[in-house]
Amino acid sequence: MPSQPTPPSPSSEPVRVTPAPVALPEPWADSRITVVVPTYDEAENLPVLVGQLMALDLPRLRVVVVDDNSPDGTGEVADKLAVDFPGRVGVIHRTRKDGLGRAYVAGMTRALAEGADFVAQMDADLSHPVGYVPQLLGTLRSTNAGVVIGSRYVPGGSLSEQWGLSRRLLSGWANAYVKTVLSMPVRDVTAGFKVWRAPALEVLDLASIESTGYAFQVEMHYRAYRRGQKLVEVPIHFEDRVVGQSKLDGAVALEAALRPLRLRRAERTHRRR
Ligand SMILES: Nc1nc2c(ncn2[C@@H]2O[C@H](COP(=O)(O)OP(=O)(O)OP(=O)(O)O)[C@@H](O)[C@H]2O)c(=O)[nH]1
Ligand SMILES: [Mg+2]
Repeated sequence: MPSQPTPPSPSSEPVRVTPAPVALPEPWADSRITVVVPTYDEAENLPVLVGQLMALDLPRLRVVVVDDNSPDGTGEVADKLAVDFPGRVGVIHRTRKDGLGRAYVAGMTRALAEGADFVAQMDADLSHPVGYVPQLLGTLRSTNAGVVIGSRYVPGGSLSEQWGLSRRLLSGWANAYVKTVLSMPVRDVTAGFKVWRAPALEVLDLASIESTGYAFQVEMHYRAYRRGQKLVEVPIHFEDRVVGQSKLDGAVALEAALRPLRLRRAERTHRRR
């Protein structure tokens, strides 16, 4: 097993958060927001992410890590972070790799049960810059949106320069495909960096979500849209993962391709009834 990185202690040097976070007015900064982070082999990235989240000027922000028994020891790293940041970091340990979608359902269900008013979702690999969190939350609080999406594909949004042409084409194609099949007014339909209002999340009936992998993001957007919720997009710069490997495999890609067709069929059947 590779050696495990030690999470930074809460008293170590000041943590740099990028982009520089906007300051929210007092009642909003005091929001009960829980960030759900699914992890599989993110032992090096997780302490950096959690350290940055804890450094935000959001004193009631909590983190729920959902780890699938990562071989690199991410679960133990998460437990250590829970000790370092008492009452602010929780960990759900699952016994095996069971997909990002199911991990999110478990984490979001816990966040709602623990009384969060806002639930954020972020990848652990530092692709989603922490500095945008206050801005996404502030946008949610100042609009009647059910969810605010950190978007790569609205004006002002951008992709890491590290992303090669094939990656850009795949992402652009996947977005165009999903939009054509599901006719959703969302520019970044596969986005994974979001903040939900708790009541908006509750009515989506998380327990019945079927997607296990990346199609989860699309299914969540589609459900919210079909239930008449407002989806607002805020531009972000999407970073490439710093260390570790992507978990995108054939099964996940196949589900991502087929799920939109199933969602559309289910919706049409439902309407005919
Ligand atoms: N708990 C859990 N987390 C997962 C699983 N699959 C992926 N993740 C996590 O979900 C997040 C997104 O996965 P990534 O591998 O970064 O997917 P990606 O962003 O499409 O791929 P890269 O750009 O290459 O990083 C990361 O935090 C992963 O650790 C899973 O089966 N279980
Ligand atoms: Mg990633």
